Amino acid sequence: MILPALTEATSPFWRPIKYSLFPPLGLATLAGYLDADDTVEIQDEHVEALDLDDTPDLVVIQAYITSAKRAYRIADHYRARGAHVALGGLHVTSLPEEAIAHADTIFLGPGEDTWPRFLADFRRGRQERVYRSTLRTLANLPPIRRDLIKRRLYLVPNSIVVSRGCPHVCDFCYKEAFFEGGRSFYTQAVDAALAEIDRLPGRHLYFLDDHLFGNPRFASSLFDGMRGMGRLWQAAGTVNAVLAPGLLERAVEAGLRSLFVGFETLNPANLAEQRKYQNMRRDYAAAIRRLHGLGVMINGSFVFGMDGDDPSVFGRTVEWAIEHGIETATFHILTPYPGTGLYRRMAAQGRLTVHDWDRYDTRQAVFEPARMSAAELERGYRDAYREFYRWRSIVRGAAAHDDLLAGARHMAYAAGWKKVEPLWDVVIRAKRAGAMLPLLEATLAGYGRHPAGRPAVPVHEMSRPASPLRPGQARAS
Ligand code: B12
Ligand code: SF4
Repeated sequence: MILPALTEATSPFWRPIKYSLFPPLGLATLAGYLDADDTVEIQDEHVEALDLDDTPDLVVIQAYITSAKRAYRIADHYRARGAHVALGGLHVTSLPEEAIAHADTIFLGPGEDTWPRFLADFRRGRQERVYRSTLRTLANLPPIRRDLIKRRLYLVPNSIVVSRGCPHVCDFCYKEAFFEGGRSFYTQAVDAALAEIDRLPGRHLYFLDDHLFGNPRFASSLFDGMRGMGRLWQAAGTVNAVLAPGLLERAVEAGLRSLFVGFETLNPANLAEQRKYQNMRRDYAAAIRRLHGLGVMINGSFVFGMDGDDPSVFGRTVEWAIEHGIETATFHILTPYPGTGLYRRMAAQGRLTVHDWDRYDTRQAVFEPARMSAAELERGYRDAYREFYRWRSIVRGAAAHDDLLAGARHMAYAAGWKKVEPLWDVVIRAKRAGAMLPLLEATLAGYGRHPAGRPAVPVHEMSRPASPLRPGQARAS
């Protein structure tokens, strides 16, 4: 079972830490369906050189958009050696006609229903060319084969997903295309999720769910069940979930210490264009105060290049993020993945300029932006990262907290990600990323205690309607 990587992730010159964060959870999930006497190995090219000289009966390859070309080369190689090649994952689902030229069997959508069906067919020599997922459930999942994961190679070996998909429908997101033909948001049973959490060693967890808070009933039972487990965890959620009364407090009591939040844009017109309705008329500043008030660090996600963006967007967004004390930011260039509404719109308008999937990595402009040039968009994106992670900005961001300890942790966390990259490079080459986990845990550990005397954001602030933005005014919708 192979997770191929972007060339960049395998560079002999530089190994960015982001590629050594998470193990291949999708493949380990699929491996759970194999028989006890099947011999299986997972190889993740992000963290190890692939051994392509073996002669397996079956090769399973997972393809994301940026690894698709590499995936096809590996697939062709194994087919030439006589192995049966099964290709699946997000990119295969978006472009099955492209993928099938390189595979014996392709899989569209999540694998929990199709993969066991294929395995039974394959054992009888009766496998089909295409398996399309329609039955969406996480009931009776076999245990994930975490024994196949080389834990020491990852900073975050305990990644976990307890749901699939998301209840929202943002235009640029992969999810509507991937889950076509069935439910696009569903969760595990709470007890099964808690049992999976219990099986994970150590303290730290990272929930990779698109929207862990997407089903409030599920989420609150999960958080209640996790209370007292002594876990420290990180996850992703939306602004409106943060603002919902009660749920966030439960999450913090259960160990939430840092949240990836999709702010995406400060411009309400962009939100409407991208159908990101759940962010509209939400007070971003109140969401931030609420998270910080509960001691939760924020990784803010921002997308540049939507049609409402002109060249002033970069400076305004970075300034806003710093002023609000956001600890870390992830910036992206808007990227139309095939199969999404955004891709269809861009294609219909004749605005797609790049068709090489390797370049769809959210750092390059692959389309004609509306109010600036592609070069300006790429430059602005790079400047945004540089400006946000300057020492001066980190210090200003840290000073935005009204609590000294929170400011100090802001410094440690932001600097730890972006200011010691040569150190990460050494650690990754020494194959010791996992050894740094206690540092991450220590940084997260002091969070989540509600600072004495500071009230949580009052409920009346939570859905305050946004006033229209004045030009140049850095205020969220
Ligand atoms: C963790 C993660 C990463 C990790 C590591 C990936 C890993 N170890 O798996 C890191 C940080 C390296 C990463 C990097 C990037 N990522 Co990323 N990442 C994710 C994330 C958050 C979770 C993936 C995951 O574990 N899901 C849970 C498991 C259980 O699901 P799964 O992997 O999809 O596997 C299931 C199915 O896909 C299917 N399946 C998969 N393969 C196969 C094969 C067969 C044969 C079968 C039967 C079934 C099957 O069955 C599995 C079980 O249902 C996803 C978002 C998401 N929700 O998926 C984005 C996501 C995959 N990333 C994305 C992108 C764009 C990137 C980057 C290019 C840049 C960026 N800005 O993040 C880079 C470069 C990646 C590369 N090297 O090519 C996009 C992909 C879009 C696309 N159309 O391909 C996603 C969807 C994020 C998004 N919303 O846009 N990523
Ligand atoms: S909220 Fe996030 S995961 Fe859900 S559809 Fe929008 S971008 Fe995708």
